[in-house]
Amino acid sequence: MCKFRKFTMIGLAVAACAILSVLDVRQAMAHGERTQEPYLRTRATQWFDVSWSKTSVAVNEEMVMEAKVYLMKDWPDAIAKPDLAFVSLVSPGPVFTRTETYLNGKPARQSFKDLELGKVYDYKMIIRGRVPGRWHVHPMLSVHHVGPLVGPGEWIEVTGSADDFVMPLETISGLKIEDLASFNVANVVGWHVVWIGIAAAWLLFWLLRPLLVPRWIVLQKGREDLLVRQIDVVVGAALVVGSLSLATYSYISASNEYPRVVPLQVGQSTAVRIEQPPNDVFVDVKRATYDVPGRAMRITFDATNNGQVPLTLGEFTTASLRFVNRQSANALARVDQAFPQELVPESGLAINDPSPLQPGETRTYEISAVDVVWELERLTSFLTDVDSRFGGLLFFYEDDGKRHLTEIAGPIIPVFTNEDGVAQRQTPLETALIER
Ligand SMILES: [Cu+2]
Repeated sequence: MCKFRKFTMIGLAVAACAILSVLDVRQAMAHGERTQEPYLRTRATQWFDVSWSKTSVAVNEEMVMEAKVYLMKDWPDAIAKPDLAFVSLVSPGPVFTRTETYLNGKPARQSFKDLELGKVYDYKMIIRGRVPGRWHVHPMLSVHHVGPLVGPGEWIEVTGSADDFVMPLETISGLKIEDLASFNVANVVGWHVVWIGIAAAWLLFWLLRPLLVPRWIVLQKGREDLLVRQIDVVVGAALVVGSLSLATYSYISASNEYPRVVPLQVGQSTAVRIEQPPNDVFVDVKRATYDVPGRAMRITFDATNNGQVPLTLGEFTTASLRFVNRQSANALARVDQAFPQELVPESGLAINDPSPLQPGETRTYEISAVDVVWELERLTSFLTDVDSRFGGLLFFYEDDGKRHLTEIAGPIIPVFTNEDGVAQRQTPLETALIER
């Protein structure tokens, strides 16, 4: 009976593996970025202008990933402020090696301190293909006490053979290293073997002698003099002198071979200020709802144009999703064809009055971002947060394409039915946009 059950279990496991092997499991091979709490993705950082210079690289070939990241002023209370942050990337393990990293044009080998909320930072990373495969790669800012804050991801194909990967380097003393990954490994292993050998011999020397109980009996009989023999003293002294001499010798020989050594750097950098994008728009949120059956975020806000030129609302972005006003040529021009299309919903952004906001004008905007992507990206669990708030960026455009960047944030309430108690779907305007 028991044997039968075991075979049944094995049969089920084999069947499950067979089914999984024929299913398309690409989505599952991303990084679980969708499992990250929505408030981290919608309210901490907003990534935009993200680009990957290539989507296919050979092993050892370089590519560039660039992005801009805005730190929200409405930073969630539940997480630490970005007092210390590290610029990095997300990939499934070390399938790339990074060669250069910059934050605001400054080398970002170390962590940065005192990042300011409400500011845009320039991100740039040069990476080299290392392990062949198809990998989802994101820009990332790692914030102390918060964790990774991830930008949009793109599938990058690494081609070639992992055996061909090399990491050449020239040290400041002029030493040319062919491959850092294998440099002096024999030396490291050799020294470990020597020290482990000495420790094992010392242990064995004592273990081969009568152990605990016989020694305890000897102690009870008052014959401590039998416990330590002449040879023990000699071997012990030899070990002390030998270890110290070996340590001194290894230190002196290493210093002679590598006279200039730079210790691992732990200092922190400060990001240089870069020119911030203009913002002539003042935004005051009146009401925001998330229509659960209709999968629509609707925001009502007053916007005032404090500038000198008319401005057109072109895009609402949050959690790397881009809801673009498809009537604005300037906004569409900013959507690179190479950008992951699953993050740019076809339905775009519905706006009650998309005409330009004139200088000095204050208008009540009603915008809706309607798409199943809210569910796909698992962004609706913000409805169960203890502080149900939304956040994002609005891009307004001047006629010549100059972009104004405005943060928008506020409380949001879930809506399950319309005022008549009927499950609300799209408004006529939204339906028209989706069907277009
Ligand atoms: Cu991913």
